[in-house]
Amino acid sequence: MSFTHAITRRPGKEMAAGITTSTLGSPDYAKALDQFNAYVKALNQCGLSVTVLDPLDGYPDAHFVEDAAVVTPDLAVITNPGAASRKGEVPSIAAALQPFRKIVWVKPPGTIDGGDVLMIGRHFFIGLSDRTNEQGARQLGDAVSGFGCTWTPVPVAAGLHFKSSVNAVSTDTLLTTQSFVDHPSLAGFHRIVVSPQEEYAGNTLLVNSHLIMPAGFPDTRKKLETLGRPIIELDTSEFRKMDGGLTCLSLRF
Ligand code: CIR
Repeated sequence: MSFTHAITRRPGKEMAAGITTSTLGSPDYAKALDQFNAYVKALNQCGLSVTVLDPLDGYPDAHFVEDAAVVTPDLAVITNPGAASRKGEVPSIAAALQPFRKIVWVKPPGTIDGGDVLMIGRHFFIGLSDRTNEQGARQLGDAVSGFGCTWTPVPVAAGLHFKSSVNAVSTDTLLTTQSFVDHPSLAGFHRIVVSPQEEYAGNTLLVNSHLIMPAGFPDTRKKLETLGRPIIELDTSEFRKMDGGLTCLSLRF
């Protein structure tokens, strides 16, 4: 899918109050803003026009906009995020997507986070995780099936979301951590496997012809270079402290 737009949200001062399992310490707000600005610039460099929403008061994880919606060429599915503290993020994302797509809502008891959803061609992998349940996955699957897409549920036993571990790096190649490499659903795709000490780099973002990867993962970089795509490395240290990475900072469509 070729992208022309992205929606992002500037992190708010309260970002350190978001959910995290990381032991890397509290994020430095000024540094996070610099990293966010570099991210927006990288999306521009990939040819996208980027909407930057203002921070959402009371929602310290709201800059991880990817979790609030799944945008396909045909529609925008507004999620019901799995974490209670994030459910109120969705109305403002729906409003931002309204001009671009027909809006569909995931309803409780279904829950789903966009970080669990990987679209590759016309196929969706939907991770079943602590945030995404079977009802949520089915609601999304039904919505996209109506437009001729297919989907597969994939249990997520490691990492926060499916895309914490598996991402598309070309139309037929997945970048994956070792825990997913032998998963039968992924057979049929070429796979590049990140080494155990570089697992965080599994969250690499394909935007049109470019790959945007987190800085500081030389082994993964070398593997990705074999694809012949331009690579942009970005420092994501402050978002990593809050269990976030490159894919979660934008909705691309
Ligand atoms: C959370 O736990 O919801 C946030 N602190 C991190 C969300 C990261 N989202 C993503 O990878 N799609």
